[in-house]
Amino acid sequence: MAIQTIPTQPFAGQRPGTSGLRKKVTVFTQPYYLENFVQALLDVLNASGADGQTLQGETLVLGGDGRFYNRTAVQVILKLAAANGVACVLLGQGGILSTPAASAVIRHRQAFGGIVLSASHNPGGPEGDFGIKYNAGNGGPANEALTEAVYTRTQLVRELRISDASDIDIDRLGLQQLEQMQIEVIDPVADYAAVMRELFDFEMLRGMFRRGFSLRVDAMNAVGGPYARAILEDELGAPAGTVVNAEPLEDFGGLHPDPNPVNADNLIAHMQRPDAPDFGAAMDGDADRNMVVGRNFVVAPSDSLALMTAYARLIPGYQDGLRGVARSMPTSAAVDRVAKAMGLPCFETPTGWKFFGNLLDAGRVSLCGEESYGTGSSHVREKDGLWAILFWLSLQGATGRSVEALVREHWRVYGRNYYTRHDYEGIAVDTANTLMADLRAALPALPGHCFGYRRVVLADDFSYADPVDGSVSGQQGIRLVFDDGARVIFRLSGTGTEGATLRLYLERYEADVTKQDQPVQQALTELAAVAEQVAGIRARTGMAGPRVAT
Ligand code: VG1
Ligand code: CO
Repeated sequence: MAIQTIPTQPFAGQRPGTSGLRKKVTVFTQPYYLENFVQALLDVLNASGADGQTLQGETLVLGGDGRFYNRTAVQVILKLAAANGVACVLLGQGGILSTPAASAVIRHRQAFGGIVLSASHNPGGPEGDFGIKYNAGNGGPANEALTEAVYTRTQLVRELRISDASDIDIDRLGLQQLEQMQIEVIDPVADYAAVMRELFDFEMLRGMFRRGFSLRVDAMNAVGGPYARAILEDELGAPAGTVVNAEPLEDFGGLHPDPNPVNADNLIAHMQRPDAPDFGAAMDGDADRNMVVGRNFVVAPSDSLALMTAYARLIPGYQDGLRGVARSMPTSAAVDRVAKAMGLPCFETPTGWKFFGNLLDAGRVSLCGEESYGTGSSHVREKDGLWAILFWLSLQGATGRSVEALVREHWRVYGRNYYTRHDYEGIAVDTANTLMADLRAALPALPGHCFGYRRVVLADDFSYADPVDGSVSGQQGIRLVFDDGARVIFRLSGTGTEGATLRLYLERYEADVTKQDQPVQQALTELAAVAEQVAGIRARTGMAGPRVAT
């Protein structure tokens, strides 16, 4: 066994998007594609920054969502890490770590950082997607400066340093050696479960299940399964079978592990049956997203964040109150109303969890959320699906109210923010870019312009100045804000792997309780028409409508 130096050539296009580098498996499996990216990452981590820190003597965390190529990639990364000065790798058993669990392990073990193998909510399997992301020592996604440095390095990488040792046994718990590097194969659930025990009243939750509270969690054949089983069934006493699709499969059993009413239609159907359980929830590929469903009632993620904020004090981990809250720009302003009523600071960040990191680290916010079925808190530095499920379970236990009753009461008090996201997938990249460029060019003329009874009060391309480190991120989404608070937002996805995906976000506020029960799409038809008028999506793409409306 020896360390080899192997010549390589840069690949174009290894720029991480909203959350890591995501490509088709067929792209990732090209010779040296993964190796190049990881070598570039290790080079950047080894190039002494301002603090002079390198990987020498340090520990990295490694694991993934178990999708196709996960196990192969783990072996490759271990051999690269061993050849690039890493002292120790904490590896989830079988190469498994959910995204929030990886964050918990990095923090708990005070690791230098971690590599998470996941394309999250993207489909898996040999024809599906693979992904890799790096999380820093705070447990959170690498910031833009670091991801950009890695991208730059991928364009220069000419040499791989890699061990030629044979594969290690990634299923055997305990210590193993690879070159100078120690590998500790760890239980993927333990550190994460310990964090959950600190935040929630497990005794109360046990009592709920003892009294017959029923729950259905759809893990969508993804990595959330083992976590949900261990915590909900084994530890909290929920009946066996509470967690369905609980075995992580390399192709997610053909499911699209994106927990929304379209892709998790089986759960939705289940929650509409006469014998539906009290509470339903689903998670995505890497278990950082969540969808919350009551009997015959789906909770909008933006509402979920608002409710969590309003009720946080009922949860032991947040009983002293919140420091503040943050939402991504396209997420509805429902949480803003709660924050205002509670006197809490409320931040608006670009899309992607990496923008919450500084606010959390600086202690300026305690809860964060995105419209894309993601909520989380300061307990880790990622969004967290099972945490959200435990949170909502606790709210039902503490108030004795159903999911639907909780949300309706919330609307009555704060008003309802009707909200939808329309995804136009697989658009030609040029068409999408031209659409956005034309919108950008049209922005200066829009303020003051009226669409029906609504007048545009703000039309811009969202730019975020991080209040902690001052870094500025521009072109984060085009938004039209109207005098009644309604919003129309356009953004291009940064996680897709085929063509471009245009996301259209629509929102309007309804204070009148008698008007809070309209079907969402119907309540937002006027705004959808405004979007079409301004952007000409249908005319430009030839699509009759969005592929997915959530
Ligand atoms: C999407 C969501 C964004 C989320 C990101 C990663 O990004 O809109 O809110 O943070 O996915 O989620 P985009 O650029 O495609 O809109 V996950 O669970 O796929 O890591
Ligand atoms: Co995810």
